Amino acid sequence: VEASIPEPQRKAWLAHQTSGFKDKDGFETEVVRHVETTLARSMYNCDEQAAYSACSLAFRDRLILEWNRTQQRQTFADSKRVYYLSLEFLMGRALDNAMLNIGQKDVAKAGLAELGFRIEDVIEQEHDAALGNGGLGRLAACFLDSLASLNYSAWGYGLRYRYGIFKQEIIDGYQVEVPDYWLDFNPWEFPRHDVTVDIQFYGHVTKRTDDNGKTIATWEGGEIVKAVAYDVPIPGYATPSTNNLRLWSSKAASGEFDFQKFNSGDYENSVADQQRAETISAVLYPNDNLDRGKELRLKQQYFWVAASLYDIVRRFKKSRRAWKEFPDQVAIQLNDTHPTLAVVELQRILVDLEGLDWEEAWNIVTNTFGYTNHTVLPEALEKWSVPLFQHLLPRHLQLIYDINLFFLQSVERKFPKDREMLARVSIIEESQPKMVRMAHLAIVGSHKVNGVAELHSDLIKTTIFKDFVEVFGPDKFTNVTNGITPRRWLHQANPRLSELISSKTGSQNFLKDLTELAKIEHYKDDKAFRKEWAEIKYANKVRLAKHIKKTTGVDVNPSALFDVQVKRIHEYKRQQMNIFGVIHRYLTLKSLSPEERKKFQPRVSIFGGKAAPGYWMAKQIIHLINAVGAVVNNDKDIGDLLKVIFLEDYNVSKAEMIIPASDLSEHISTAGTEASGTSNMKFVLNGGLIIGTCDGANIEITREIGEQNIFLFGNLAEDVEDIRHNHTYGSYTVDPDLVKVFEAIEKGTFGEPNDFMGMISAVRDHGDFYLVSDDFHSYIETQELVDKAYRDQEGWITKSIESVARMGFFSSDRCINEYAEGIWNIEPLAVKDQ
Ligand code: Z2T
Repeated sequence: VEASIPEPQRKAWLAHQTSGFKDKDGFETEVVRHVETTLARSMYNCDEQAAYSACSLAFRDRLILEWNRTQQRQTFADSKRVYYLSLEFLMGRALDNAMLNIGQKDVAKAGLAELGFRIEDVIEQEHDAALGNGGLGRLAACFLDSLASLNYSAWGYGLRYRYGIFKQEIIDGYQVEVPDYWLDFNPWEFPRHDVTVDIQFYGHVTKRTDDNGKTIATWEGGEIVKAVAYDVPIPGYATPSTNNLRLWSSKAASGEFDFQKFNSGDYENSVADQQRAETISAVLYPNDNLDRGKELRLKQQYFWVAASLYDIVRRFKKSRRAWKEFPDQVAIQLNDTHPTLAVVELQRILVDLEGLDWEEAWNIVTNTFGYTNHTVLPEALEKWSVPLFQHLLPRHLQLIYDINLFFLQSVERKFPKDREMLARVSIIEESQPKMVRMAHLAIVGSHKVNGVAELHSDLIKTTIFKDFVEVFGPDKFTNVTNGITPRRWLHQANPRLSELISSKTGSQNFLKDLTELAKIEHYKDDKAFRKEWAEIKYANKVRLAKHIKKTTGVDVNPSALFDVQVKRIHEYKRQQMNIFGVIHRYLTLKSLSPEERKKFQPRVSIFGGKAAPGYWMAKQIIHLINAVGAVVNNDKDIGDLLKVIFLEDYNVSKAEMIIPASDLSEHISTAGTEASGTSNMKFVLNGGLIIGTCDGANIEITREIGEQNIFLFGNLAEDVEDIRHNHTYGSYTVDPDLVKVFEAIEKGTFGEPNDFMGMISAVRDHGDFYLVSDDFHSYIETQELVDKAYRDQEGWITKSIESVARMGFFSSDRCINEYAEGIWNIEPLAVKDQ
């Protein structure tokens, strides 16, 4: 393993080799020690769960040494740090990743084998850390991996939810949510009971004038909740750098109980107070691309932001620098608007607590923050009601009004007498009740605003943030196309493909510089290489087929075309179009003679993804997929020609198994609605082809891999608005093939038709907002092209190899380097300096 780690990283790493295991015996000694002491068990009753725990503890010990050294190195260097503030970190499992990033999975495999365990079974024991909903949270996790791997001084800040995203069970075809209590045993976190911050809520503001005539505001009263830090080490790949993810947990301020109440006999209320405090970090809100405006969510946001800023400011103050140097030492990235209160909180710290002038403070604030927007969907843009703000954070509301006043004055100077413009850009929406527009606050409080793919970044400049481009000029708005970490999404998820690639590129350096993938294109006509390529895909499909059999009882043929759509269930992502397409295919097959059917390309349509618990339409889509599966999978006429599978509880660790097994994946959002998408990149990196719309990062993927290697269809983003307008005001007919699909559903082919009428009438009666009917024909036609292309297996393999070879751009390393240079103004820290 060591020999495969690229120079010069290997040298730097070896120089710090206090941390690795010497050999498998050294590893085994540590595992046995942890079983016998930390876990207090004997090796004679060490099951797989105990082996997982001990193995994790052994690796954790190694990580923590490097974690300490990295923190020391960063402190001595005293250079700029970046702080990534995200309400979600969708980390998945840690053990496999730690073993691979440290470069000692082989040692562990050999050691565990001697102790009587298969490493795959041990890895499977780990519960996913699922502190996120979907793309946004997983992006944050990929960024942490890249920041550590590239030796940036970087911290993540988030919330330590007691319950992550719910576990999904499918019962009688319906989604049922089960709480995800994941903290029973988590060896990857370190409680820092000495790192706590008191966080204030509610109360009131008093103002007085000091001797110089300056107004001093004081926020008093209310209640205090304690934030306790939990640290999670983030190992870089093939580097000793181990960064920190700090997650805050809430606790009652006055210890476990309110002893006054306790002693006066009010035991129940003292417990209730404690529980109320702990509620703040209790549960992740399970909405993807939807804002529900709940008070507890605002409390979570302030709790986390205030604790993180206190921590950041405390660290800055240790360097005894002047405040004006703050932005030279600190860059803070806002992952969507969720942490936007940080803008106001830093201004409050500087003005109210540190006594800086407004102007000077505001300069520091705006030079510190960058804001990443992840969506244009209006229902996802955060707004908080002014009365709620007034109640929970009275001083912050005042500061927001002041920030808005100065901002609107500057707009007025640039656009005199344009009252409409002022109303449009104001941070306060003049509705009933008034609302604080968090995106506006984030733009005004940051020096850079970025979208996450080219089309998306263009769209925000021409639609939702158009006025701000006029106010601030175009240079404030930029694009950083998303990326994924090739360590988890190639090396870890698809070890055989990673191995094959390294055998052709000559080393594993492509995992550090993904553009080296280009080298494999020289082998695209090499017979042995192509054979191995196809065998790996087949083996991955066999593994998934086994999982399908085990979890659903359905037999699928691994030689069929595996067609996968796994992502959160959302109308804009159009799983409904996919399942309507599947029904169309079923009806077509039924109408053919047995002879004609034989010419058909067998397919397995695989779905997976969670619906937000309150999202009725998304749940209906899940129900229809399962209902169609129940009919199709048991139809003797159909056999292996078509199977429909819904995989329960899609999450990061399942993605690691599903993605390498796909032939075709679907990224079919209505053009202009998916900001980027990141699973599209993961599928292509694993040799799968894509059927997709001209949306998000699909466009840049096409540019990189070539139009001949992707199946694009559907209307373009630029035409969507007109089409919608025509739905409402013009003539409008549903696509004839789709009409037949609806008729089949309404006849009861898939059970009670009323269960699915919401989906049908959204298209037929309610304006088809997501253009399902408009795109249906070209979707079906393109699926036929896919069938044809797949029957030419040699051609398909060529497309697959070419695509992978050209995916270098989509590494999150490239993405992080763009943020570092264009937004954070920060350089990697040399590791040899220690
Ligand atoms: C989310 O996962 C995304 C956007 C959001 O906007 C919220 C959530 Cl929870 C508020 C996704 C986008 O839908 C997806 O296109 C993008 O690839 C991903 O963020 C990362 O940028």
